[in-house]
This record gives sequence, C-alpha cells and structure tokens, in this order.
Amino acid sequence: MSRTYRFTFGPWNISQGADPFGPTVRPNLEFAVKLREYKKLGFDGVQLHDDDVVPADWTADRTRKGVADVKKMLADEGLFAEFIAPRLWEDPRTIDGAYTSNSAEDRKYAIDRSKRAVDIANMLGTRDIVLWLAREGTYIREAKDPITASQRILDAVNALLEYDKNIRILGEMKPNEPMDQAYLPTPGHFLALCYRTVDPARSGVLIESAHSILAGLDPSDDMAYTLWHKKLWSVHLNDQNGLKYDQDKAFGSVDLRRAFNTVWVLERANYDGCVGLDVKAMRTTKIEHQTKHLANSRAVFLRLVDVARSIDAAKVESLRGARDYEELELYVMEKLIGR
Ligand code: 3MF
Ligand code: MG
Repeated sequence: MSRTYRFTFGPWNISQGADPFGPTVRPNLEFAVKLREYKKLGFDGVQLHDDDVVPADWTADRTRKGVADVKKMLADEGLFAEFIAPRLWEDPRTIDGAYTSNSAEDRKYAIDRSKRAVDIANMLGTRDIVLWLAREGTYIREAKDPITASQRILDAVNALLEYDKNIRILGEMKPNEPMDQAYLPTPGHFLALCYRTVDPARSGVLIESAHSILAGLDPSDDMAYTLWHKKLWSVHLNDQNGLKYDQDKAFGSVDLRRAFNTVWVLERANYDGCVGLDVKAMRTTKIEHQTKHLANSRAVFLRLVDVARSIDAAKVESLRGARDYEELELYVMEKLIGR
C-alpha cells in the first residue's frame, strides 16, 4: 500500500509581497481567513510561530485563553498544529542574536520566550519545537566568540529539553540571511549538536530545500544523511535559483530533477513527517492568485511521488551495476519529461 503524505504550511506563506525595496502589494488576511484556505488547498496542518498564535507580550492568563481560542479555530477547520517556532528575530532584545547575544539579559529573554513557546505547543497539542536560529551568527567575525556561541546554543537547547521532558527540538539551519555567517549553518552541524544534548532522542532536524542550496549542498543528500540518523522530523520544501537572497520559490520550479530526487529519497526512506511547504508568492501575484504557489507546490510534489513510484528499481540497480550512468541519467530525464 502506498503511503499518503500530510501537508502543512505556515500562515506567513500567504503574504503581502513586501520586499526590502518596496512595500506590501496585497492586503493583510486575518489569521482566521487564512485558516479557512488550508483544507481547500489540500493541506492538513499548520506550522506556527509562537506569535502567530498569540502576541508575545500577553500575560500568562490572556495567553492561555488566546491559545484555547486558536485551538478551537484549528479544530473547527479540521486542522492540527504541527510545530511551534519561537520568533527570536523581531524583538529589539534579539538584535544581537537570541541565545548567542552578548547581553546576558537578552539571552535570558530568548530562553524565557522559548519556554513560553513550549507552553503554547503543549496547549495546542504538539510536542515539536522548531528553532530557526535566525540571528545566531555575526556580521563581522570578531563580534562574538564562536566557541562560546556554540556552547550557548547547546545550553539553550538543553534548557528547553529539560523544561519539558516530552517536547522534541528540531533545528532548521540556514547558512546566511539575515546574518552574514550563521553559527551551525547546515543540518550536519545541528546533527552533531543533537548528540551532545541531554536527550539526543528528542533532538532532530527540519530541512529546508532553499537553505541547503544556499549552503551549496543538495537538499536530497542533506535529507538522506539526516534520514539515516533517523532525525529528519520535518521539511520545508521550496526552490532557489542559485546563491542569492532566500527566494522560497515554488517547489520544483527551478530544478525539477533536484525536486524529484528530494521526493524520491523521502519515498524510499518511508519518511513519515509532515511535508511542509515554505514558499513565497511572487510580488507580482494578484490577490485572487495569492495561494496558487502553495497549491502548485503540493501538486508538483504529488506528481513527483507518482514519478518516484514508477521508477523501476531493478532497472536502476542493473544500470548501477553496469556503471552505465549515461543510460541511468537518460532514464530519469525521460521519466521527468513524461515518457
Ligand atoms: C527563514 C525560514 C523561516 C522558518 C520559520 C519556521 C520565516 O528562511 O525558513 O521562515 O521556516 O521561522 O521555523
Ligand atoms: Mg523555513
């Protein structure tokens, strides 16, 4: 029996089209309105930042009530919450980084806010906490001590694993942007850290295609290596046209063969995490088309699942055995062309 995949995305993937050089070009959609789109687009669950759920400065009491409201909204739409990610890159106290800030007070803020994200996750019924370490890095190498920074990231992950004995931590690594150089720039770096935490069994990875590409790596090999460690617990599929700003293009839209290899490796490994899509609509996209990039990415994923399932494994093995990679390449290309 073929497996079915569960699809997720975060509300930030329905966006207003602002870029560093120009303002928004589409109106803001209320969270509740976005939630109503999920099922229509074929999605099953929602990825959330802590402040996608409730504002970060609410009191504990107000937070509890606010989260309960969101829990009901999700249930009414038949959706589940996949993960909570503390948004540690917008508050003034995270300007110099969160866990690796040079200010002890600001580091404490980052840990406290992350623990609050764990509380929100518990209230929403998910155990997964995603850490995109956006500002853990430097603009100039001399700004921070990188050895101290590595320890501070480990201490922060440990603090969360100890704060709640049920949660899992998923590192979402990215080599640059907004920082010039990020600490732990690739999934491999975070994997090494996983084994040094107080609970390696609850420490794993979310891999985003564009982040691997920005690091000069192939997403399918990054995923394969992490799957081999049994630590690929979520993905952010998208695409990226070379080494430039983070583009979050629709899945498969730049390099269909790279996307195919991503899907094929997930299929072969019986990947059972959610298929998250972290994709951005083009700034030129009209209001009435502002969710097409999500539906299209999902459709391309499913088409590539069909292609992966149509691959003749015995033929691949025999071509590998004969070292006939020219023929193997043509075989894959013809599958992709549709022959
Ligand atoms: C940045 C990202 C982030 C994370 C998100 C959830 C805003 O390149 O990929 O998107 O995916 O914060 O962890
Ligand atoms: Mg992402």
